[in-house]
Amino acid sequence: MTDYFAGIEPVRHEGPESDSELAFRHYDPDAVILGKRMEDHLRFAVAWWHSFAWEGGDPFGGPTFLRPWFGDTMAQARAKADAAFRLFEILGVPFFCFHDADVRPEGATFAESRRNLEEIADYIGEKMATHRTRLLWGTANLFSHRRFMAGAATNPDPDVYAYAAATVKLCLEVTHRLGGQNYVLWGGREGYETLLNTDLAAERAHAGRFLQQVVDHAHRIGFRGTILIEPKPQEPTKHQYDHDVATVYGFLRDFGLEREVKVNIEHGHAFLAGHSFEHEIALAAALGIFGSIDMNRNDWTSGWDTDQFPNSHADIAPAYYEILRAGGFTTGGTNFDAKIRRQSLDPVDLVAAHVGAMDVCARALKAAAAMLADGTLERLRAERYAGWQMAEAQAMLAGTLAEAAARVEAGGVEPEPRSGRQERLENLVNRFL
Ligand code: XUL
Ligand code: CO
Repeated sequence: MTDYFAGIEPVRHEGPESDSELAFRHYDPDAVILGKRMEDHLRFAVAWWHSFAWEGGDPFGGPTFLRPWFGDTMAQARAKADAAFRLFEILGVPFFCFHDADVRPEGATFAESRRNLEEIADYIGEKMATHRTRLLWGTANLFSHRRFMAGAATNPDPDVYAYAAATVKLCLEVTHRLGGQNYVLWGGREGYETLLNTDLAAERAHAGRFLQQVVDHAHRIGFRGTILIEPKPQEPTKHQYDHDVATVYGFLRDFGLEREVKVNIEHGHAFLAGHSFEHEIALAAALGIFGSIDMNRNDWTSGWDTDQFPNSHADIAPAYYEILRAGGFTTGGTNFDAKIRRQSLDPVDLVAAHVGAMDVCARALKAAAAMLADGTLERLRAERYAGWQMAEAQAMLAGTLAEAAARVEAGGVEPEPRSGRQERLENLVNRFL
């Protein structure tokens, strides 16, 4: 097959003044920020499903993209992998992510699907040997095929639970073989459409047991990466069990997995759950379960998960601020779970989407790092809570409600409200953007 990205040179950092269409203005992988290379802070990953498998359909029309690798032969799967690694080279990204269904044709039987996946995994492994791009995470698509329409681990039919087990076992093993640094479970169909036909308690229990079995298998095969749950409140099912970070934490605690499993937080999913992206990251960090992020944005006027590439550094700087405060990524990274629009037909559109998004993230990271280095926000926050440094305040936490009340009952404690200075803090943040 001819080179799909023929004529497109590797993208370079040219600085903010560059006028070339395909240049990084802010993303400079080797630039050191807060003691770490920018590439190592951001840990960008290309998502195989949106960039190579998505065909451009919408509810009103079929495919608009006519990629030469579309089809269900193994030769086409290899051509798709060739194109993927060409894009990785052009972008200089350190990572990629995939589902089984993105990289191999579905077989007529499980055995055939497994053979296809193992064969393409070998091919991807060979490509990795001559490229620098590594696997950030692998995952199983337990939501597209009709067998999963009523759920995977939460399906009323135990045979589907078994099929999901076989699929995740295989994908985890393939991820391990390819040196994946994480394994993600997103429960797109782990939810329900109507309570009228749903045994909610049984489904939740099965989902918990399934996750315990996945973690146990990861240990058995020596997988040292991080297992991640990706929260989302709805879409495709009406009500999904992994609603948001707080819900997932409660679920993990319930099944004794809060030290085994972390979260992969997606920008658009946070908004669907009625939260900001930075809220979800800050909460996960506070609970000790922050893992990785899926970077995209929704169309704010549609209220749906449109998975667009990010294009505003101001929107995401607070998220990187929380990531830096949490100490940065360890095994996680920034995965572009984002797709180009269905009219963006040209190979260069796919490149430009990633270049723009990488630059927006880099600019957000720079702003976040500058805010942290400046220290004013952290100092003002610490001052706001300074009263808790006093011995009597700490004693109050250790004692009873009556002991806490006693200081007030004895007289002399009359709280003085103080400004939260939100607008002044927002003005301060704007100086760094
Ligand atoms: C769907 C979504 C998935 C997961 C991986 O909304 O985000 O692509 O990231 O299954
Ligand atoms: Co995602």
